[in-house]
Amino acid sequence: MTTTAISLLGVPTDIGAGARGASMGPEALRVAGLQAVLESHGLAVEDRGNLQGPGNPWQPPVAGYRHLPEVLAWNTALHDAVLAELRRERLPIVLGGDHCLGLGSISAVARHCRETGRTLRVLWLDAHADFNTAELTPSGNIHGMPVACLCGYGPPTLTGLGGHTPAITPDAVRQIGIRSVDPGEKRLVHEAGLEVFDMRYIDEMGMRHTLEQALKGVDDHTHLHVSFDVDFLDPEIAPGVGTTVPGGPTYREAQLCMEMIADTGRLASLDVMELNPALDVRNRTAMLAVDLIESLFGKSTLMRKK
Ligand code: B3U
Ligand code: MN
Ligand code: MN
Repeated sequence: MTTTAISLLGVPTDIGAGARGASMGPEALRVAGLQAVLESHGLAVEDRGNLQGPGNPWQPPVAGYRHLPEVLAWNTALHDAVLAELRRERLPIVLGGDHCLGLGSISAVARHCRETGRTLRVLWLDAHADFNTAELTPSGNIHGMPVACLCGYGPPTLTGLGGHTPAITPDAVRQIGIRSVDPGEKRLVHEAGLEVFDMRYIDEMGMRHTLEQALKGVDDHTHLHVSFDVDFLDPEIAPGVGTTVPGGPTYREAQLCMEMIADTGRLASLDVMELNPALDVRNRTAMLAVDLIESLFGKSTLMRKK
């Protein structure tokens, strides 16, 4: 691990989502014991509390975007907070909040990589490609657009958030678990050359081979960022998200995925997004997310020879 001091950053908003409730995600992860679980593995954790930003006015899209000014405000605050943690050599865990926040988080990570000469690898764990634009989106919801914005497809205010447009190039990204992509979005994914390990790939090749491929080339200079959309998981085990898509990874597959990421020792920042306590059952999805984050930080390696 490049950094072992962890900072939790709560971002209580559902500004980019199509359902209300992800704004309660940070608190649900705290209630599920995230900090204590990480501390039980000897990690030093500081909870920085919640960032602040505008409320959700619940308005229809304007020119293809819902709540663009508010999305910009939240992501600017998050960008600044993540960058500050990275500059102090701490590992930020962003507690979302909906996945539009991947924009602020990853644009800060990309900026930090540029400053420190590291190579960025983003693992985007999600049921969705989140590669829509104003022209392509069926909903106007910006949580369906962050990867496109990071790659330079989007409004200049968002694509330039981290001081450099594009923040990243598609070759930095590996998408895993994808099973819901809109028709126009699919064309843009191909055009951009995004590397996608969809559920068909995982079914045929298995999660082990998938992660081996997705982690290929990761070395001592890599900053590994995981953007974990909780709807990556099969809704049978993770009902507490706004946009469930059937046919996701099982508990065992998800555990293996997290364990193989942990084994690289390169995890340097993490997003936990789209957890929606309003749709959850007795905080079950939050507890599952904490369980998987525990594996991401090396739960299983404790039982192995170092
Ligand atoms: N692709 C759809 C649905 C969606 C994307 N991300 C989530 N849902 N969570 C859209 O609205 O862009
Ligand atoms: Mn997402
Ligand atoms: Mn999703």
